[in-house]
Amino acid sequence: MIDCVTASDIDDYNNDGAVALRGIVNAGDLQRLAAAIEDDIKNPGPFYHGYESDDSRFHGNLRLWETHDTFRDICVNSEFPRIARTFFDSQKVNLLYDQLFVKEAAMGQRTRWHNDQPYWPIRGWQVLSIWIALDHTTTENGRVEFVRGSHKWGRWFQPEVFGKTADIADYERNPEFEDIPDIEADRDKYDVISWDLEPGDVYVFHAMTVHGAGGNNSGSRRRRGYTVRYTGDDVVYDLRKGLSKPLICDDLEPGMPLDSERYPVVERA
Ligand SMILES: O=C(O)CCC(=O)C(=O)O
Repeated sequence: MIDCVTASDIDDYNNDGAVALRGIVNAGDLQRLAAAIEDDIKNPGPFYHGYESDDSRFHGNLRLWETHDTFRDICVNSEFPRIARTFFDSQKVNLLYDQLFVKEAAMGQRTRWHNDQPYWPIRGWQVLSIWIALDHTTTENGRVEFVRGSHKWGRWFQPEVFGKTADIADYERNPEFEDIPDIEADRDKYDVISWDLEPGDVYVFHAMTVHGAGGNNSGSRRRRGYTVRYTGDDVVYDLRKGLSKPLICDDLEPGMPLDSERYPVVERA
């Protein structure tokens, strides 16, 4: 067990599919992360995908840790791998990848409802994301929302683009996946949970949990979210239709453990 995760956090994560942890990232790391995010906005890494035509007011990028020392340090050397292992109760933790979601003030585009694992070339249950708030994050500026318990539905939803993006983000139709219902139009039917966050607080959520986020309707406050994804013992590489192309790794075959340069082991019991 690690100090910042309680038994009740683990119960909430297992039952609900998402939990908020407070004060996880210290002020120094937050400052370094904020600077790294500005670096990526000014000079985006290769997997940049602005979600609003050519405009970067919804700046998305992934696999940042591979080209930027600060992102690498946070993914590999922070408390995050130990936090992931605590939730998994696993022998090892692999880093899957990291991702950036910056919504500038008055950038009203929602992040569509989805679950993550259909986008990823893996199978297994021990898969989680840690979403770090860089700003005071509320409904007004687009906090992330989760459908309670949806990680246990066993439903794989067809990946779709979040908005207008570059070519890296087109997703082949997978006939085994279903279209996600219109949760936003029918919110009352779902048990939607979320929490306001302060900078340095995080959401921890399962890769099958259905989630989305509002647009940023604040006239003055940004909403910078940085997510790191980890896997545990039971996860292996997999290939199927509908995957996010930048996550496919030619060095691995379906069924192999992820351990590789691309998906390194970052923590062991
Ligand atoms: O920050 C957002 O708008 C979406 C975050 C998300 O979908 C994720 O981290 O998986």
